[in-house]
Order: sequence, then structure tokens, then C-alpha cells
Amino acid sequence: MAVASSRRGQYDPRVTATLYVIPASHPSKTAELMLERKGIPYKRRDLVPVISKGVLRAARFPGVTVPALNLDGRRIQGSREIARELDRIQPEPPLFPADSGKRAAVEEVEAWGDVFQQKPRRLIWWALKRDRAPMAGYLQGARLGMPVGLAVKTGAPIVALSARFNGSTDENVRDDLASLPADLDQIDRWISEGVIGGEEPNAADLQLAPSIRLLMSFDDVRPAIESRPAGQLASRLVSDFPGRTPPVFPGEWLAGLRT
Ligand SMILES: N[C@@H](CCC(=O)N[C@@H](CS)C(=O)NCC(=O)O)C(=O)O
Repeated sequence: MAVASSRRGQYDPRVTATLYVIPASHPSKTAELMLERKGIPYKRRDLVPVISKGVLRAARFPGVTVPALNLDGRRIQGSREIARELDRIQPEPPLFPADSGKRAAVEEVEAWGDVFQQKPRRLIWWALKRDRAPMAGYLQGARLGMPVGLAVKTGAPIVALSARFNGSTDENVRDDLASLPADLDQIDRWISEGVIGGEEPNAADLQLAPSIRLLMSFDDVRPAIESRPAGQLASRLVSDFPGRTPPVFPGEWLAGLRT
């Protein structure tokens, strides 16, 4: 069996990497961007939400969420865990700064981004529960073992369960939208301080950018993001993110985003 890293810390090209994702999952995109940045070739396995939990268990991962990475039989799950493992097996280009103070700052933003992930997740399941038609766009390019049209047509139970598992209630989604302006201000501040937004993306950049991109897939939300530094960062780092949701949220929930 090939080992994941040689003595010099170079990725061993004989290692097989398989990344388990859910199409349009933002932390899955984080893992893909990190693998691409490291130049590590990988096979992508697209999973259907909810059913994914059984597939990941059968594949002997410890948890039930994507991204999940199998590196020659070693199982690494979670976008933050994957970031650290990739830096270990392929140190260049680094995802974390060498300086301990700078690294701590990046880790703090990355951890914040891991929590922030839940907001776009709650929004998308809330929206798809109301109208599944946009699902086709989010599934663009996915290989689910069935046609996209069929996945959309039969997707009601998956969407309902995902909305329930993720707490996509009216109250939570209204609160998520209300707190979004402050979140975006915070991200812009980190960019102006140089913790994120540098020429070479770090783990926090790659954690946050797909979440922002998913938020930008909502017609209701995009105008409040696209021209600000957070939006520009997301567009620069995530050039291809599928899906678009036409206006769906009640106007009064969006008041904070319009000022
Ligand atoms: N915060 C973790 C968790 C990721 C997570 O919750 N992923 C979602 C997709 S975005 C998932 O696997 N959900 C299970 C499902 O939809 O059934 C990470 O960054 O890896």
C-alpha cells in the first residue's frame, strides 16, 4: 500500500483519494478546492442527501456528513480535519501560516466559518421545501446514478427530511437573514485586516468562500453581497458553483439586507 506522504512531506502520487460529497454542498466545495490547490488528484463520489448518511456508514467513516475523504483506506471527515491532513501529507502550498500568531487568527476565522456554514444550509433547504424546481440547477453536473429530472421529481421526502434535520424553520431562517449583514461586515473586516483575502488562499478563505457563494445563489441575497469584499472574495475563489434560487423569502425578512 502506498503511504500518504514520503519523508520529504511530498504527496505520494500512488495514493488514491476518494472524496465523498453532496452536490452543491459548500463544505464539500471547500474540500475540493483544497485538494485542487494541493494538486492532489481525486475521485469524486456524489451522494444524495440523507441517503448519504447510510453510504458513509457503509464506507466506515466515523460520522455521517460530507466532505469525507478516503486516502488509501484512511478516513478523514470534516472540512477542517481534511485541511489539516492535506497540509500534513502535502505541505505546499500551505493552508495555514507558519507563524503561530497568524495561524491562530486563521484557525479562529475557519472555526467561525464552520458555524456560519449552517446559515446557507438552513436557507437552501427552507427554499427547496417551498419550490423544488431550482434543485435542478444545484444538481448540474452531479452524478447521482439517476437523471437530474427524476431526482427533482422524487426529491420531496429528501428535502423535507433535510429541512427538518437542519432546523430550517421560519423562525431560524428569518433570524439567519437578519444576522447576515453583521456576518458580512465581520468577514469584510477580516479581509481588511489581512487574515483572509490574501493572494494565496488559506484554510479560512476556503472555508468561508463556498458558504458565501451558496448565499449568492439566492436572488434575494446576492445584491447585498456581490459588490462587497466578501462577495468579491467568494467570486474569485469559487468560480464555478451551481444553482440559483429565484426570489423566495418574505420581503420583511430581507429588510436588513436592503439597507
Ligand atoms: N461542518 C462540517 C459538517 C458538514 C455538513 O454538515 N455537511 C452536510 C452537507 S453541506 C451533510 O453532510 N449533511 C448530511 C445530509 O444532508 O444528509 C464540515 O465542514 O465538514
